[in-house]
Amino acid sequence: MFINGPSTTSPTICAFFRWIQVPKRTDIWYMHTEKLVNLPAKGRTIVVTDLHGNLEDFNRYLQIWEDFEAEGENHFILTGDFIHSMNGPDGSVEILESLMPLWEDSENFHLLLGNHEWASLTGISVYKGGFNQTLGFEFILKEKFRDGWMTKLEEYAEFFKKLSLAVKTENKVFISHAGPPHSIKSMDDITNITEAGYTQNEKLEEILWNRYGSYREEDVESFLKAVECNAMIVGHTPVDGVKLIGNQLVVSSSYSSGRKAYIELDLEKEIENAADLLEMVKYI
Ligand SMILES: [Mn+2]
Repeated sequence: MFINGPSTTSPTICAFFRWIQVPKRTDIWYMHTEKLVNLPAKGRTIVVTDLHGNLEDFNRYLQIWEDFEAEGENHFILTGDFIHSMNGPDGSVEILESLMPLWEDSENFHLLLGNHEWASLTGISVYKGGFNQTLGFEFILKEKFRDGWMTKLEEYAEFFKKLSLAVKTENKVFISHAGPPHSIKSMDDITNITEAGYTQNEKLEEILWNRYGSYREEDVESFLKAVECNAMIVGHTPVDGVKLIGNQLVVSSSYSSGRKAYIELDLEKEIENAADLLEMVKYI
């Protein structure tokens, strides 16, 4: 009765009720801690992989998302490793400062944890060409935030802990930073993946770190069977745009060995295998 209210309800009260009815991630019911995102068979989703601090590419993908978002029930997925530059200027902080409000404000904007965000939140060192990127990131924070750098690092760590680990679409596509993880045997293993903590957690490390060579095409098949999917999309390993490994499509959106690709995945179309995804590949 109160919500419908008399016609004399003040604009402030009306605005308040509009505000509480808008689903936002910050609402308690949404559960910040969910580790698996299930996408319904509606609309399309953009899938973008490893940005590694490349602000210019990030802005291009944001523009693509803004144009795409207007079409209704569409989604945007960033599969992790948005921080830690591999070459060129490091826009990690600028990217994070832009991603956090975008993620808070839209339930169609999905961010997955990558091994580089994991390294930052656990304080475990990751190296590129002998350079300690975990410490390098902290050095950037010290430069930018001075005495406030540790507070900022904690804020980022808390944000990283809220991120999901995988997306499963109703048309049977599994999306994660890396993998397949050998030790994951069911969807429940994904849902509960961080319950064992962020360190010394085999399942988590495998989904964040496994790259071709540490698994074979047969492993992709048995994993897809366990999670009841027909194809998987990962980033993590730099390739020339995209590369098919059996029913896995490896995508490089920014840090790549050649072209920069992303996927415009039709969530309503039947996907029988990873080759069906090739027609949905786009390049910037
Ligand atoms: Mn990675």
